[in-house]
Amino acid sequence: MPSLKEVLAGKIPPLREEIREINRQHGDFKISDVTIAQAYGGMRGIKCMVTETSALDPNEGIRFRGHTIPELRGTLPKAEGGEEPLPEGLFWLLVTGDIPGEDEVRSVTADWRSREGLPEECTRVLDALPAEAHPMTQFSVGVMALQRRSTFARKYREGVAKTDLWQYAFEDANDLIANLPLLAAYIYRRSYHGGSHIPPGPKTLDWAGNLAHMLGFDNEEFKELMRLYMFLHADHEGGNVSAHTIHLIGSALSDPYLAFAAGMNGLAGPLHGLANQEVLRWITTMREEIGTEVPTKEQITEYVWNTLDSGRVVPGFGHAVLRKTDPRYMAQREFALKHLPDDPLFKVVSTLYAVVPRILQEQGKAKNPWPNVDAHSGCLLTYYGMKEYDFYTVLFGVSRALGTLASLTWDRALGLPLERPKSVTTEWIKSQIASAG
Ligand code: CMX
Repeated sequence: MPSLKEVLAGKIPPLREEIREINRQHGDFKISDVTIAQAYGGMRGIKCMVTETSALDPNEGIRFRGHTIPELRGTLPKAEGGEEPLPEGLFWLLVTGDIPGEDEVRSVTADWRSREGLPEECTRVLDALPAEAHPMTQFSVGVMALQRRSTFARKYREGVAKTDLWQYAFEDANDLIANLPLLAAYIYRRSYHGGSHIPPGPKTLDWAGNLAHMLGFDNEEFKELMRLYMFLHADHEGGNVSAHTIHLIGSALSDPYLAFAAGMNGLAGPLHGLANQEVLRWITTMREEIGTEVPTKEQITEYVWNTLDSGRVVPGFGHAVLRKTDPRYMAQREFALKHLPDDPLFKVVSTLYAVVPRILQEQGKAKNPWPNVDAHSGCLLTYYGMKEYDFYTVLFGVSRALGTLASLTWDRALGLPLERPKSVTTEWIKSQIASAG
């Protein structure tokens, strides 16, 4: 059976050739116009970069290499006795565009599990930080402390040909992905369990199952949740802050460790991945202020209006691209309906789903009133006993490595150049308006 790297190697030359031809024949073909509102407005909707691994349709949601979340939950291989897709299978799909078989998925598990091992310099750097340092700060620092391992950086220094750089990006991607669960678990156990660390499980245990094990949650349902969680958060096309940052930093031929750490600093923003912790913080405060575990629709409605009237956002709702309920939210809701239908926190999350969209519509500001992925994840983690919500974004980050590092490998395989858009000044914009009459 060919390895993932061999399959990938076979896919690169034809796509390189195809893109060369597209550029040669249609390089001047326009795919986007840019308005002044877009230049000031966070570049929304400008089609100006290429990401092969996934595409986000505003009204449908994410497709990973053309496949929807419900499709892949059916077709991707599962752990023995499990029902959720193994993230290893999604990685194979993102890298190659092909749905893998059981053997291929097991080969990725075996490869990643064989690469495990945090060097002492990494754990020493982490131990030098206060245990109260935000877990995302620790995560980013931890990735940077692994950077000395980068094969990409070493090969670049040795003068390897640009066309071969993808091989070392891929090597780093796999090394990093293999070790992120160890890093995440190390941070979790030192921050919240007094540094009582749990060694990796048996080598036959899958990547996400092993993450659950090292975090200290050894029950089968939590392992299934980790598989689902790692599958859902992996990729959301190229324009979101974390993916775009990783792509941008990589375009300077910074190695995958440098690029990924930078992307994680973007994921740590409250409008992006940190929203999952913000949702739990906001719900917890709401429950405390109202004085009940399961507030009524009326109480929640009033609380949401208070949040909006005080100039804050309702975390977990809205999206820069999506214009419907996030399918990643729906997948988590299905998981909750199956495993924790009577959980009080799930009831609150469900009531929020029933009331917040109407309120946001009535307020008339948010372009998308529907819940996103972050509105649901904390509720599931809390149910199984992971109540330290500051940690949640780290799990998002571990998952996001799958899509962004698959993409980064392709960036180097396709030889995508240094990214350098043109910025303009307001003076220049005014002069353009004036000269248009
Ligand atoms: N609550 C209150 N107001 C909201 C809102 C929300 N959930 N979502 C959007 N708005 C507001 C915006 O703040 C903006 O207000 P101003 O005009 O005063 O600046 C207005 O509605 C228009 O914003 P938009 O075009 O609909 O949304 P953006 O593309 O600018 O931002 C997002 C998208 C996700 C940052 C925004 O919806 C938001 O802040 N949501 C809450 C935070 C959140 O859940 N983020 C997680 C997103 C998923 C992820 O990346 O992990």
